[in-house]
Amino acid sequence: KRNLVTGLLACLFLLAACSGTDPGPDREGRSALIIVDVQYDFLPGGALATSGGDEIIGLINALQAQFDLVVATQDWHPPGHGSFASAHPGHRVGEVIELNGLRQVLWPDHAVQHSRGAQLAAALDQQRIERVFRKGLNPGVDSYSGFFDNDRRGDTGMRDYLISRGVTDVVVVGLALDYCVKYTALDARRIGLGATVLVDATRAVNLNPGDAGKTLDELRAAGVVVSDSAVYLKEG
Ligand code: VGL
Ligand code: ZN
Repeated sequence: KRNLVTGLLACLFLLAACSGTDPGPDREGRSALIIVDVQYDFLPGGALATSGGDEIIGLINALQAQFDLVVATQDWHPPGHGSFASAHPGHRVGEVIELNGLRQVLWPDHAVQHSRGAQLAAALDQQRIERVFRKGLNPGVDSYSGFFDNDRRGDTGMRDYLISRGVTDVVVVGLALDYCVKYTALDARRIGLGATVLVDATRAVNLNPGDAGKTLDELRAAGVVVSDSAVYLKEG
């Protein structure tokens, strides 16, 4: 009988001790910063430049210190990728075609594997980036989102990685707001993560005037928080 009581007490003690160290369900959640496609080809002078894309790099560097997990994406196309207008004789940049059953905007050749344009910009602080997820490797389908190809079949592994690291929320910055930032944030919501886009730490391609504004509406409609980097830079 005595042993039973001692045993029970020991169990209770262990339980108490464990609950003291176990963080348990983290109500606050854990946020990761996703830096999208800060590559030379999306900066002024690049093949698919965003206006002012270089202006956001300092802000992104400052933001990194506010997150304990930072990851990045990198557009990484094989030569002759199906999203390149040059792969479709008779078609021009900006035209929309059907590529293997999906609506596809045709782009200039960009982010070609191992080219300088595909490199992450040297001005981007890369020390705290724990992993870089490459996308757009399949020549037959584009990949705007850092999670999945546009046909939602290819998976970069970013979802499993973030979930295995206990991430519940992502904050998305980088290039370009109206394509890869947008679809990365939308996919984050689809897989059940909280998602915020810090608009001042992005720039848009704006293929058609008004694309950036339309993007913000679509993001909000999907439950993405559209915010500003100042909210994160105020200590914390
Ligand atoms: C992107 C168009 C084509 C982007 C990449 O990074 O937003 N846009 N490839
Ligand atoms: Zn691309």
